[in-house]
Amino acid sequence: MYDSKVNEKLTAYQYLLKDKLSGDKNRELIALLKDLKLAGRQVSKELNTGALAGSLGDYTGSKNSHGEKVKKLDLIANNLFIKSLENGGNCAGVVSEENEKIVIFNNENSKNSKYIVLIDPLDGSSNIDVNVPVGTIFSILKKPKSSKKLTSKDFLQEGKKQVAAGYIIYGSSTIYVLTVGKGVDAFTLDPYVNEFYVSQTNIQIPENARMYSVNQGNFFEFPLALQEYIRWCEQKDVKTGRPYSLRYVGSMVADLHRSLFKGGLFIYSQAKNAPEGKLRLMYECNPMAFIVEQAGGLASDGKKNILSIKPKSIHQKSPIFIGSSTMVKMVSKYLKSKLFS
Ligand code: AHM
Ligand code: MG
Repeated sequence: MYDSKVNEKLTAYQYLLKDKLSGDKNRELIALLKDLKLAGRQVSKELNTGALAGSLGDYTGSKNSHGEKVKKLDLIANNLFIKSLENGGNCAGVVSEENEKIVIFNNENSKNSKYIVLIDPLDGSSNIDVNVPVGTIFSILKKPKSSKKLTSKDFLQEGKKQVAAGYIIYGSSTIYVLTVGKGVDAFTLDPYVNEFYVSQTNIQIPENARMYSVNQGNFFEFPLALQEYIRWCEQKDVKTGRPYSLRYVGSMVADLHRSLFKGGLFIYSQAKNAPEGKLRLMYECNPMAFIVEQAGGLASDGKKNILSIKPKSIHQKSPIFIGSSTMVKMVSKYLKSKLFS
């Protein structure tokens, strides 16, 4: 006897094909998402065997596009994603945090592809060697039709043009969170069969919450308005449930994954010592903003919506205030207030 409800467990691929990306026109996008998933599985394995495989520690060869130290695992992840994307032939080129210039693929399939990818292959560098969750963040855009030979200008599109965005969190389990502009879904890696299965569908971020996430060590570097907002979070107020709880992992994927499910506000602000903040617009802020908005939350740079920023360069930075809508609105109110300018 066959009962379709028994052991019903869809893989990411089956779910997308059935519910989110049905039809022939989506085949290339599904294949591209599969290329990313494939590399994500390999990165997950590298992280799980870290010290045993000799892959922890700094890579002594070079610095990344921001002049920052590179971890061995940063480089391993970058190579795995770029190779997988090249071999898959489902995207024309890549912007990666680890490469100063764009990477253009020259094989026939890639050249004819509709898509381009922007990626932070392994985010959370300071947590890589110490078994704290890190993650991959990616954004998928359409290659402009006018583009004959891919250039960095082709990548300079506003976040609202994203076709898909996702992150893979390598934590106590490996979870692939994805939006293709039709809500947000999560797929958990079953390590025994090495496959991602649907675990949460149509995720909604709570509208309000009592958790904020910020590197409070930078407090006195922050704009006065943000200092005031943080003080407001710390004050006791029964009606609004304050004081709020401070939660800061220092991996954007981990802090935002928690916020997505439990609600909260994640802050990476401009500061006296970092006028544009630290996080990169194109492959950190934009994809996270797309995911959070698709889950019902908001993302702002303090003045405007992250997804409407017109990028000027592929590695540009942006301040970000992202999470539960009520909390983003409140911090924005402080930031826009003339009282603290
Ligand atoms: P990275 O791309 O070099 O890993 O930096 C990004 C990470 C984010 O995941 C995290 O939110 C932030 O850096 C933490 O920075 P800080 O240590 O300044 O708080
Ligand atoms: Mg990063």
